[in-house]
Amino acid sequence: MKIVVLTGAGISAESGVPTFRDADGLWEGHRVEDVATPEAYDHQPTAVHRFYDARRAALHAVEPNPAHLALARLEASLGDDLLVVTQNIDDLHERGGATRVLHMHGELRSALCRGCGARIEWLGDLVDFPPCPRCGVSELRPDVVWFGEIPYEMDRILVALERADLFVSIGTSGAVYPAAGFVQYAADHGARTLELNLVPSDGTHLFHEARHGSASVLVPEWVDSLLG
Ligand code: BJW
Repeated sequence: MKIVVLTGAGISAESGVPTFRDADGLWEGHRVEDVATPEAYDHQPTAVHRFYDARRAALHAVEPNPAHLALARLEASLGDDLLVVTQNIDDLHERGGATRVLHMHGELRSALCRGCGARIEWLGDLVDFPPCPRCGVSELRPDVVWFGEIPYEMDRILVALERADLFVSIGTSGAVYPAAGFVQYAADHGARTLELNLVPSDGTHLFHEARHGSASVLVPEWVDSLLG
């Protein structure tokens, strides 16, 4: 059985990574749609760098939770038949042991050069505008996908959704496209669809089945039921 799992901020919430749209969300006081844009970066690059530098540094203080570990267990059993597509820019899937993970909204531990387009592993800060190690020009920005930009890996994701027997969405509000459209796309191509989320998402009615509760409980339960 081929499975595509889409994850969002809710899967990392119990590791201590804030979500976006919950009451104590990341952009509290600002609509994420207003600030997660290339225009916001152009106007206030230092503030944006400080924000992402702090989130990158905070990765050291968080650990994968039982939901990340359960998906890695599922991958160990299914191999290539499981693909995790994450909207998250943290590295908790990988640190939990998963290897087949596509980061459609980029990664905190990567910098993107606006000069030469290189994507470079980056563990330190960007606020001092360091030069790009490839081209030498000081144009490194966070390697994340803001509103109006095209998410990464769309071709591979769409092919996987077309082939999927099961599509599972975990910990995402369904407020942001194209990820919010994956459930309909997968269903149109014959997949069964399942939502695992704390509360009903914006698109919960689109799923064949929805289970509501915390990811650290629901995901291991679901994986256990699959693996017998
Ligand atoms: C738990 C839990 C627990 C909590 N257990 N659950 C009008 C209509 C339709 C589309 C558009 C439109 N106008 C513009 C658009 C397109 C736009 C868009 O979608 N806008 C919306 C506002 C409508 N999208 C784009 O611009 C995208 N690009 C694009 O469309 O390009 C065109 C194109 C596409 C494809 C092919 C070719 C061309 C880009 C979107 C980029 C989003 N970027 C961000 C920031 C990334 C960097 C960063 O992290 O700072 O990505 S915004 C932010 O939202 C981040 C997230 O990945 C994303 C989704 O958020 P997520 O993960 O769902 O988090 P929350 O907080 O919303 O939800 C958490 C959920 O977890 C909640 O439901 C909780 O209940 C739950 N939860 N604790 C289980 N313990």
